[in-house]
Amino acid sequence: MAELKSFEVKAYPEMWKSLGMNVERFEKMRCVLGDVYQKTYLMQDNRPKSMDYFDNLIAEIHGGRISEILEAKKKGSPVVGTFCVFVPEELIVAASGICLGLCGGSPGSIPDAEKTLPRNICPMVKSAYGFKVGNICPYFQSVDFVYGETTCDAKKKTWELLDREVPTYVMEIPQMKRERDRTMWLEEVKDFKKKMEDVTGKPITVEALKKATKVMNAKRKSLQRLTALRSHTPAPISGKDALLIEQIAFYDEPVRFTEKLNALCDELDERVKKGDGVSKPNAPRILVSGTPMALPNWKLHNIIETSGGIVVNEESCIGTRYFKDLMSETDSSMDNMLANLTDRYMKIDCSCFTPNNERIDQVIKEYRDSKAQGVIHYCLQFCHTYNIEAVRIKEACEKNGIPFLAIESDYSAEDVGQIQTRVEAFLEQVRG
Ligand code: BJ8
Repeated sequence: MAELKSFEVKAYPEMWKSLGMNVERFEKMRCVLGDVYQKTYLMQDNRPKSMDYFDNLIAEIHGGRISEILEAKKKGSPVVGTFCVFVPEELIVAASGICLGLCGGSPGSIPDAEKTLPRNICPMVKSAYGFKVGNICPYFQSVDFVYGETTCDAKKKTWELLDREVPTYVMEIPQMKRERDRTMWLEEVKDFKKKMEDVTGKPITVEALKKATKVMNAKRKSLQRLTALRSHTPAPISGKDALLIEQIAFYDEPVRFTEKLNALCDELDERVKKGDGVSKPNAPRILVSGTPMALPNWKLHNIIETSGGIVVNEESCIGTRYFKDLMSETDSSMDNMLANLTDRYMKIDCSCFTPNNERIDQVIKEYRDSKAQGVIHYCLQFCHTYNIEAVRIKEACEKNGIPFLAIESDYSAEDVGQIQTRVEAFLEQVRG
C-alpha cells in the first residue's frame, strides 16, 4: 500500500463569507472531505503521475476553481447550475457561460434537507437541496440560476421548493421517444437557447455554437479515450481514479480538463504498452451500471477495489451516458444544429423513459467493450425507475451468462459492512 501523503482541501473563509455561506459548518465539511480523500485516494498503489492535476483540483475544490468562476462571472459569463445530462451544455458554452453539475453526493448536507423534504426520497436530491438551504456549497452560491428538468418525481417537485432559494427554471423532458415527443423536446431546446440569450443580452450565433460543439466533443472524446484504455488488463488506472475524473468533468473548465485528461491518457497508453497497471492480473473486472455517483460518492467503487476487484466502466450519467454520443460538427444552419442537438440528447438512455430497450443493449455492449467479467447494478435508495429497470438488466445478464449483483444504497456508512460482504461473495463468484 502506498505511503499516506499529506493532503488538505484548502480553506477560503473570506471568499465563503462573501458568498453568504455558513462558514463554521462548511469548515467542518472541508476537513472531513480532505480526510476521506486522503484515505480513499492517496493510499492507492502505482497511481499515474498525471493524477496530480486532479488531486490539485480536489485540494482547490472550494476555492481555486470558485475564484475562476467568480472572475468569469465578473466579465459577464452566466453561471448555470444543472442536475442532469439532458440540459444541453453546448448552448451554455456557446453563450460564454459556465455549466456546473450540482448533484449532491455527500451525507453531510442531508440533515439540512430533511428539515423540509421528506426523508424517503433519493439521497442525491436531498444532498443537493441541503447544500443550498444550508448555505454550505460555494458552487451553489455562485450560480446565477438553476436549470432543472422533469426526469424523476423527486427532482421535478424539488424544483418548486428550490426556486424559493435560487431562480430555478425547468426543462420538460418527455418520458417517451416518439416523433411528437421529439417535436416538444426541440421546443424545449429552443427555449433554453432563448433563456441563455436573454441572460447575456446577446444572440447565440452559428459560429459560437459550432465552437462550443467542438469544445464539448473534444471533452467527450477524451472521456471516451479514458474508458477505452480501461479495457486493458491489467487496468492502467483504478476505477476510483476514473470515477473521480468523471466527477470533476462536471465542474472543471472544459478546454483545460480535456488537455489534462489527454495528457493522462498519453501516460496510460505508455502503461498499456509496458503491461503496467494498478490491478492484479486475476482481479475481477467489474462494470458498474445504474444511478449516477455525484462527488464525493466513492462508496461502492471503494468497496469493490478494496475487496480485490477493479471497476472498468461506469454505465451511468457520471460515466458513459454523459459522453458516449457526440454532436455533428458539420452543420451550418442554426435550425439544423438545434435539431441535431435534440437528437443527440434524445439518445440518452435514462431509466425515466419507457420503453428503454436501448439501455439494456447498451449495458451488454459496454460489458463486452470493457472486457468486464461481472455487472454490479447500483441504485440510489428510492430511485424507482432504476430500481425497476434493474430487473430487465438482470434478465439480460442472465441470458448472456454474465454474473450480476444489484446493490441499493444511500450515502450513509451504515450499510458498508453488509455491501462489502455481498461484494466479496460476488467477486468470488466471478473468479469462479
Ligand atoms: S439522465 S439518470 S442525470 S435524471 S437517482 S435524482 S433519477 S431518484 S439522476 Fe439522472 Fe438525468 Fe436520468 Fe442521468 Fe431521480 Fe433516480 Fe435520484 Fe436520479
